[in-house]
Amino acid sequence: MHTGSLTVKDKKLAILIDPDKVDEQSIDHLFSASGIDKVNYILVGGSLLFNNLNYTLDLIRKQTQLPIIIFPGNAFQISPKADAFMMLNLISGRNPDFLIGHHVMAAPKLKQYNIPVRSTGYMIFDCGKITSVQYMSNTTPLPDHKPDLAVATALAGEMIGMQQLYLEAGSGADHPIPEQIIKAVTNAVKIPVIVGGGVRTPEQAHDVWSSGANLLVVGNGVERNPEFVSDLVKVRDDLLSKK
Ligand code: 1GP
Repeated sequence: MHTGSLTVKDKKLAILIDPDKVDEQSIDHLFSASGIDKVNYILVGGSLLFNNLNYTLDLIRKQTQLPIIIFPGNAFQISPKADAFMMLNLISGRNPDFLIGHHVMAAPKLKQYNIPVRSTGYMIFDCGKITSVQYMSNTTPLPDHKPDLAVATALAGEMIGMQQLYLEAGSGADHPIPEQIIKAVTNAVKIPVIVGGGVRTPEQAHDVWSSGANLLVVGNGVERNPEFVSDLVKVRDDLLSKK
């Protein structure tokens, strides 16, 4: 099981774990939170990664059988201990390193480890403040109030052959991706759309899913308060039961 199973009919939930921000104790705490077994995926990755990725993957695997997907900040974040790898193509930017450079470095290792790879058109938005991913990628984000630009970028990603899109507000963003952007993009493309960044309340999660997102990614909100997982699971399941 990996992101290959994500479809345009889904409303799924992923929790993002940044190896630089966790230790054994915080991972224990997270996986004892109510509802954590009902999450769909665990994403692992970060903008810097000083800590050992394999060590964090081992700690997570001890706690759960949920699919673990690497959400890489760069070409060094690869491990055979994960179930899948998101090959991020930063299509909102014009930095060739994040369009093909890191990919060339990563590809032989991914092939060697035989990890399922999902090509992902990664679109960073300016959602109120400069985030780590904006800074580290050295790219200009898309404006969060211009759906036409978001749609044009998303369509280009789909036409180039991306299997899915990720609309990124950035970890710790002031606010999540606006509903009008999610609606415009999900109406325009036929591939699954992932949305993440800045979701801290059940209402925000509700708005992201009901605007059409197929997978919501939450990092900070759960890292600060693992009990938030059960709220997110409830919002997702309420929406699914209404379908
Ligand atoms: C970042 O979209 C993710 O890549 C999650 O962001 O930490 O703000 O939830 P948050």
